[in-house]
Amino acid sequence: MSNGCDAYKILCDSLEERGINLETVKASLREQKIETPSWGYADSGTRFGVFPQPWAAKTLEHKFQDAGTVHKYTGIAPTVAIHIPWDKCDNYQDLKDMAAENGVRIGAVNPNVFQDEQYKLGSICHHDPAVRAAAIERHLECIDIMREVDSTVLSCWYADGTNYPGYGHFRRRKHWMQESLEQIYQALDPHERMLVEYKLFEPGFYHTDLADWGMAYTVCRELGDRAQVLVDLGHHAPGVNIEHIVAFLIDEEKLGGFHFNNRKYADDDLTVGSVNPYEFFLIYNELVDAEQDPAVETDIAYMVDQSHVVKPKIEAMIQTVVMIQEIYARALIVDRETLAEMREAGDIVGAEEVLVQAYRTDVRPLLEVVREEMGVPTSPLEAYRKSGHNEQLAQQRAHIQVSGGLGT
Ligand code: AFD
Ligand code: MN
Ligand code: MN
Repeated sequence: MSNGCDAYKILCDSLEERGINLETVKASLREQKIETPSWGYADSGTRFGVFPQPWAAKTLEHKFQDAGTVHKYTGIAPTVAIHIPWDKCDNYQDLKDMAAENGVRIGAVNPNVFQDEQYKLGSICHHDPAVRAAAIERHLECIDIMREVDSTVLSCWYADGTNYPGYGHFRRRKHWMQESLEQIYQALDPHERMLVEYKLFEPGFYHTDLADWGMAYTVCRELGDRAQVLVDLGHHAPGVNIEHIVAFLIDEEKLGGFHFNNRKYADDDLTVGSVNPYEFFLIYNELVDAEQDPAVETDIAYMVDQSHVVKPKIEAMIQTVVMIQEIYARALIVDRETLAEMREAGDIVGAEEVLVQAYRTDVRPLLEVVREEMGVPTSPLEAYRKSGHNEQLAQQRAHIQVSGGLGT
């Protein structure tokens, strides 16, 4: 037996001892779906500069080609979030077809109301009703696009905030925000929903109008059932217990989705699980707990939000998708029966050890078997890095001028 088979056999035996149903775990892993962002494939940078990558996507088609490559190597990244106007085009039916030709579908549509000059002092919270109206119009344009590309998710993040005390009236801005979002929400069809993303700071360095989960939750509760909170893992103050926020929002039926990334000090977009993998596992532990609870209904958009500055774009996305897959696998093998017994018994260390045991389990042999069954490389990142695809793209794209939107 090869080493891999030995490791898989040992893993299966240990899962069986814990009463974990292997086939159920494998089925969940096969059904996992992660959405990657179009902006994660194009060049991007920080306010200190952009370092162009020769293989980066320069056109809309490149973005879908690269998203298709990530899905080809992982098998679990079938949809791509788009960002308007970065991904604006003349014919959205063509865009939908372009995605399909590359083996993917369009997922969430993100209205960008943070880069135009008119939004310098805000968009949906702006003191000038004409600017608020323009921002609302951008959302209505995105809702029209959703219908053309068969998307049901309007994914909204607002840079609205202020940089100094004084010029923003917090309570008036809050009312303008709610009124603006209400107009957008009313434009949604019954099968469509809007996700409202919060962020502690940046670009507003004094205050952000949607700064935390509580503000986003309150706004969404006012709007209605089809407005839910989007949790971007990079958008919290240091030490915030994100897994608790996730559980609370699930229980309120207000967890709409995620933007997966990680932060050390602030946003933005470190590779998810790269700074604090155990936190990411504890978040997924709550998600799997809810997934396995017959009393809980969830409709969660599992989306990546990254646009790495120095990591090669496609490699970075495959690395992220594989990290999410691996953490999900570990959360799936938590022995929930024993965990419940330990909780009942008030056995603090015992309960914690159940989680630690799952977290410490090397699930790679299981993932390799699942990937083999799915017909994708057993080690997607290693396969991609050996493929020479980056170098081919660099040659193909060297002479092409950038067209369409850049990443963030
Ligand atoms: C930036 C923002 C936010 C948003 C993303 C895409 O911080 O996370 O979701 O851009 O618009 O990362
Ligand atoms: Mn985000
Ligand atoms: Mn962000």
